[in-house]
Amino acid sequence: MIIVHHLNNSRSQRILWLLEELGLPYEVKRYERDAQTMLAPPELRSVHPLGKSPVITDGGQTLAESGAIIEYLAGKYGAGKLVPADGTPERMRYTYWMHFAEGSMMPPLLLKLIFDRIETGPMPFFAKPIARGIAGKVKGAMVLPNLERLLNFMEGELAKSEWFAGPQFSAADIQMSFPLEAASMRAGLNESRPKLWAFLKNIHARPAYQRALEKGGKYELLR
Ligand SMILES: N[C@@H](CCC(=O)N[C@@H](CS)C(=O)NCC(=O)O)C(=O)O
Repeated sequence: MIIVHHLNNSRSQRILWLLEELGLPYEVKRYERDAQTMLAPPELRSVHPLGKSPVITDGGQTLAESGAIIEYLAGKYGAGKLVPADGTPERMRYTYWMHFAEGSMMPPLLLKLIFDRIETGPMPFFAKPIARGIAGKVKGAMVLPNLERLLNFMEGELAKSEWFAGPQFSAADIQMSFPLEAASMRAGLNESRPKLWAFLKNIHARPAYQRALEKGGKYELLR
């Protein structure tokens, strides 16, 4: 039996969605973030040393890292579903977006989250102007322009085809959902980028996405 170690409001929502799209049986073991720190509870470290989510167990195997989990599940159980055929241009795009999500898109989104918190979080009054000044500078010089470029790039790519890998929905779209949902919460992704906005609307309307929400519980990404 596949067990998904699922942290609330997290990337593991993608794994539940993939399993629903593939129609596979699985079990969800839920973990709750610490309300103050938002970190995962220590029990997750007994499943995998890094203690992050998602992580799955399947028989004797334990696997972490969303992209690796998606490739493993689709490859082992998908019977060709949600993965473009080997050697096609779609497969190349599939691989690109599968890596892009965590490799290129999540780091600036995480930096934005951290620097926003530095700007607004509590600290001694004498440290505030310095901390805010540094946070504002890093965001203005690096984080925001980078996010703008990434969003424009993705908008342009979705003008070429409805889905990231091509005309067919694929597991790369599942992997891309989390950074785009996070971008809509904290990086100004909205209707002004109609292709990306339509992508979000379309994935949220999928019955498998909705079933995964029921399995995973509350899903509200951090601002
Ligand atoms: N690149 C990893 C990132 C894993 C990750 O950072 N997961 C977050 C949830 S979205 C987490 O477990 N955060 C809680 C913590 O770091 O304690 C992946 O895609 O699986």
